[in-house]
Amino acid sequence: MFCIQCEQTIRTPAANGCSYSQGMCGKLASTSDLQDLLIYMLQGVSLYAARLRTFGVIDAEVDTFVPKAFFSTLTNVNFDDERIVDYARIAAALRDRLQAQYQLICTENGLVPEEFPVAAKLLLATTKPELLVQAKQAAPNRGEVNEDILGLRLLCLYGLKGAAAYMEHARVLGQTSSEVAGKFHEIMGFLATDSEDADKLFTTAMDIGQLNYQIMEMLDSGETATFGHPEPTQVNTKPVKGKAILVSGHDMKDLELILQQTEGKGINVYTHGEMLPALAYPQLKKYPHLVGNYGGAWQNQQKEFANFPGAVVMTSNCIIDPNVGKYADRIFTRSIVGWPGVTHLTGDDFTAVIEKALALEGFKYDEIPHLITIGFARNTLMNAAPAVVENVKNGNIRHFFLVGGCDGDKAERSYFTDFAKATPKDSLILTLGCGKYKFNKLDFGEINGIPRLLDIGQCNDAYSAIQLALALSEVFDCSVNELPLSLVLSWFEQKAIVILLTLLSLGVKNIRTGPTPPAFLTPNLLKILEDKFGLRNVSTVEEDLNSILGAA
Ligand code: FSO
Ligand code: SF4
Repeated sequence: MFCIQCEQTIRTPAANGCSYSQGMCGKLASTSDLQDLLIYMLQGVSLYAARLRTFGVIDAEVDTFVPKAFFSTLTNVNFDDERIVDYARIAAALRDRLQAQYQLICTENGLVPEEFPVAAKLLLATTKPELLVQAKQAAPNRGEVNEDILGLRLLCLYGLKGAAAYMEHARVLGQTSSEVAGKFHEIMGFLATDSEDADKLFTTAMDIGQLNYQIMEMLDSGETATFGHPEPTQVNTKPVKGKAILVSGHDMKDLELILQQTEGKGINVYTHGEMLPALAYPQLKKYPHLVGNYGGAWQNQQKEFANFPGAVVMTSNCIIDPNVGKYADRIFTRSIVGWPGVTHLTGDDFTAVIEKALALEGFKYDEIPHLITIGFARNTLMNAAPAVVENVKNGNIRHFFLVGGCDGDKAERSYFTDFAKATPKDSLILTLGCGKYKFNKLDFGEINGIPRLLDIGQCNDAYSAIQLALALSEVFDCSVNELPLSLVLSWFEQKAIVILLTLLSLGVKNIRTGPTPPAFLTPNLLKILEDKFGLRNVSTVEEDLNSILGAA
């Protein structure tokens, strides 16, 4: 096993990365190795898909399957070996289909078929022990490789994983693009070549960032076209008496299906984790039985789900071991999510979830409501822009901070709470992702009617933040880097990596990230990113605020 893709990876003097029998996330060595093999097979599919595109051949099933199956290998998504093997077998069948088409085209056109990397030819073994032996050649640190090159390869691989996840989120909402799929296959295939060309790998990382910008735009279109533009909304974060279903993850389409199917059944529906922003979308908040948000960020789920007296649906990342809190019999997984022994639902029918919720006790009484305000995505921010600009011009708003990203277990993550608390009263705090749970129940006050804490939405709503920054830079006739805007990002998994690549590829400088730098980036690579983009790790709150505001 070798996995180093997330922030909580094992870092000891003896080992960089999770490389023993189990990762910090609970992923077993077998699952990790099978995921490596799956990725290798997907790269083989992409090699053919990219080549066939040059002959005008596009396979929509392949364009859907590859990013979706790749998504299953993100941190905290799928821990079920059988499902991973199933994906690998589908990949093999699709690869064979494309290979046959490619060979036919070559024969018809008198061309000599190209020699592809091993990933395009591997014949999957039959049994699990054999597959695990095969997986060795697919390990992300395969071969004798210089550690800087390996770091760049992993930056690309993990960044592309994040982009794949957003492609799948966009696709669910009807947003696909053949151009994006083509570029995705090209990069995925390139990563199978085990390139040692540092410049090419670096350029590829930037290309992934650019590609993801397009994907986030598609996702934004899908979400707003389906559910309307988020609007400022007060959300109750305390339980309401009655039967209950909790919906976690990012997939708002699933939430909508659940809301439709629970109408009139006496069940209250709550959002959890990254689903919180759903409560601000007109087409979702219109359901009176969508009563609020329950709990906080993903890492607290073993306690929170254990205490939730209803059914839980995990629509995407982040899932962790449901056996610890003994709720494995009332949690359901969807799409790419998986945990062995947990009921996995396919299709659009949530009867099993509804029956489970009705059989459970539900909340016995109402708790005193605690309201928070959310819903400051692109449209609302743009509408507020003139007032914001006015306040900047009058000196009432001195600075903007984007304090967002993922949450996690580490004690050092209290930095982000302390940072938000320490921002001066004449500054606005924009936030997104699940990292906001560190401080979204605090009262930050307002500046002339503008709330100081503006919750933009999910991590992918970084797109909205970028749009606001671009709009402000136009009004103030300066570059985004010259705005009184500082980005302080908490990262955890590969969606955050790709968002960082997007920001860097757009030329955004001086971003601070934390709590620790990615373990796959070597000191040399971190130095290059610092020199080129001013990217640095967070220091102390005091030091960072002094340096930001001193420079402002
Ligand atoms: Fe969090 Fe998990 Fe958005 Fe991530 S729930 S950590 S970046 O998967 O999705 O912020
Ligand atoms: Fe380790 Fe993170 Fe990989 Fe899990 S996802 S095995 S914690 S690096």
